[in-house]
Amino acid sequence: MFSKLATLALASSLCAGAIAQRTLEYDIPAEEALALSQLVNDEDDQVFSIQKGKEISPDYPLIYRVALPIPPIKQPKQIITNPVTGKDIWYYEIEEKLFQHQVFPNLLPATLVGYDGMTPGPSIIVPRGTESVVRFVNNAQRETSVHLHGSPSRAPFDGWAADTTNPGEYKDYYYPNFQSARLLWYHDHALGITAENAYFGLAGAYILTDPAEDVLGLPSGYGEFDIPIILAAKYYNQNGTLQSQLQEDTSTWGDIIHVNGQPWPFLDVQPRKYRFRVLNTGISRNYALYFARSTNTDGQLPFQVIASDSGLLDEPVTVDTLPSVTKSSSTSHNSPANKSSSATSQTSAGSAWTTTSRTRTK
Ligand SMILES: [Cu+2]
Repeated sequence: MFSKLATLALASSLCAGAIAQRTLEYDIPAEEALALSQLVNDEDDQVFSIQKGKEISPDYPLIYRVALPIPPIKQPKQIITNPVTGKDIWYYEIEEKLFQHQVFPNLLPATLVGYDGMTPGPSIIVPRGTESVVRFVNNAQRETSVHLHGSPSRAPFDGWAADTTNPGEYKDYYYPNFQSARLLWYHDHALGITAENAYFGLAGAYILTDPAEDVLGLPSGYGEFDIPIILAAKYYNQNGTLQSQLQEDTSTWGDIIHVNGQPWPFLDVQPRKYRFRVLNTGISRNYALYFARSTNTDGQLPFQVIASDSGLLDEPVTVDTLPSVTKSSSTSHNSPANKSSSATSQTSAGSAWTTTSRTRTK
């Protein structure tokens, strides 16, 4: 384990990147640091997936030392009226481009590809009934195609795999947004390189809001009490750059687990209810997510699942892990895993999301 001073010095030299990051500026209580350092990897009785993948990335030195970044909300550039439906259309422009991200503080920055040069991309938040057009400008190096996952988009705007946009081109995607409130996500879907493009960073949250949900009094305020938890698992080379998976032909489990682009971040919480919107953007890895007190990581705290990809459930379901299933074997996918869920939890100061997929100890 590092000395605290060395760790803080490293943390404060982290590149902020396109997504604002806040580094830890106070001491973790000793018993909390001890408990976190003793998290056991992939305990058999908690393992959802029997597949773990290889461990090849460099050790990540800042586990629970960097604050959870929150992807910024994308603002529409213009609002116009649809002459056919009479509804407002929020018009956005998003640029797909390469960017450098200092993932490992002591190694080379990784060159990633992101919507607006960040990963996850900016969050699009649209009220139900307001239509949208998003111009995706490809200023990256490979073909792209954008799929809004979970949206009943019309065929020309569904991002089918062969409908690629070349570097230097753009495409305008129209979305109807008539579904009830839910978390959708936009990700790359280009023929043959969907996994690679999404893995390099082309994924972002798309949230539909609905007055019918607003009246329920759920924890609200994007990034405040309504927190996106966007997961991604990746492999890095020994020099800190992202390892391409183009030659991979079975699965990419990844051994560095990112939340909102940051490996193993922390989130300060108040003792109140929170809503967490969980989205797995990874290629193969799945998770058994749970809450534990940071001073006692053996115990799992109950929380309520209130929604899925299809919007609000009929009623909240109290569970102690997500997904709430017993151990089973998993299948591998060569496209981004399509799971999103929404959960609320009564947090006590210092309680934390934990995954059994953590593969590194300090
Ligand atoms: Cu998808």
